[in-house]
Amino acid sequence: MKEALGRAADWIVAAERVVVSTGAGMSKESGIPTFRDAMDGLWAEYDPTELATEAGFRKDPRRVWSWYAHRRRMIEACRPHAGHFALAQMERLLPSLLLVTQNIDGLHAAAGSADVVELHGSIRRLKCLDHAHPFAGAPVPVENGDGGAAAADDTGLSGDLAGRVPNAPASTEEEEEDPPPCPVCGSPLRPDVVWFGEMLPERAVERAWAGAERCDVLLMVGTSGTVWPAAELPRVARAGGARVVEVNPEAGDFAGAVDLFLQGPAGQVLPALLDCVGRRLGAQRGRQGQS
Ligand code: BJW
Repeated sequence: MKEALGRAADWIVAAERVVVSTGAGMSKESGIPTFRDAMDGLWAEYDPTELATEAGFRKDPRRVWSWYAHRRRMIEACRPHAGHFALAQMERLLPSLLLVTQNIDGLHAAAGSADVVELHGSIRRLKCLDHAHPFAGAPVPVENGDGGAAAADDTGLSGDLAGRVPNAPASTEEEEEDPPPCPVCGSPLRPDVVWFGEMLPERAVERAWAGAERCDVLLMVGTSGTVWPAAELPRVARAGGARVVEVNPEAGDFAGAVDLFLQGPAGQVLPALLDCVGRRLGAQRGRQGQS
């Protein structure tokens, strides 16, 4: 493992551009179940691929809204872990690093990552079903991962951590709730996430694909590679000549598109990788200072 970490760190330090792409496994050690794990307890009898669709919401808005309210309450109680902080620190060490995530939980921003490309939206924002009118909830400060208070903006929307949503009391009670109506058009509010069969946000896709095409190293963290189009990123990066490094306790479904596998949980592997990268950059700067 030590040798593999060193090799990955060598590639990262030599790279002009690095892309990091994270999935549900990234947040597992913060206590957030993966999408499929989220179907436990009261929700075990439902098919996630039916709940996470527009058709599922139209058929039973109360059920889908309540599932998201349950997950949102759980996510609000979670904090970033050492792996999230390691990536935020890596962004500061490597200014060309682009962080792309399929996660909807906002934990990268909470850890201090300044620029996060969210491919599947955010559970912390709402929009209406029929016209995608954004819903500006009353802004409240939310504790960030350092125990401080992240500033809320004046809309409660643009900062992922700033919005407080309606019908999401802090209690853990599991009563079903109806989605509130959009104040503009009256259609039901829904989470601003990407459901199956929906297009991903155009700007996020453009940035992620341009990043993957041009990067020298793609670091894939905690994704199974089963959901498209995000699963395409390693092949896009490979086709552009990049090296692909995977961080995961179990190898994902990337059919030969991975150059180096760092086996283990994100919360352990990423801080160790950051340490190797930091040492190499320090040595490099020391040599430059001497010459
Ligand atoms: C650890 C760890 C630790 C554990 N440390 N790691 C082409 C081919 C086939 C299908 C399609 C295709 N194109 C489109 C589709 C259909 C569909 C799709 O992909 N279906 C698949 C099920 C086959 N895709 C879409 O519909 C997408 N839209 C689209 O393509 O639009 C164009 C279009 C429109 C109309 C028709 C046709 C095309 C949209 C996909 C949106 C996905 N949305 C979700 C829900 C978001 C909201 C919510 O959460 O409720 O996003 S689905 C869910 O899966 C969620 C996740 O972001 C996503 C990805 O999951 P991820 O991150 O890979 O997690 P897991 O759970 O699968 O894996 C966890 C991993 O972590 C594992 O590897 C563990 O080992 C690891 N792990 N502990 C590190 N400690």
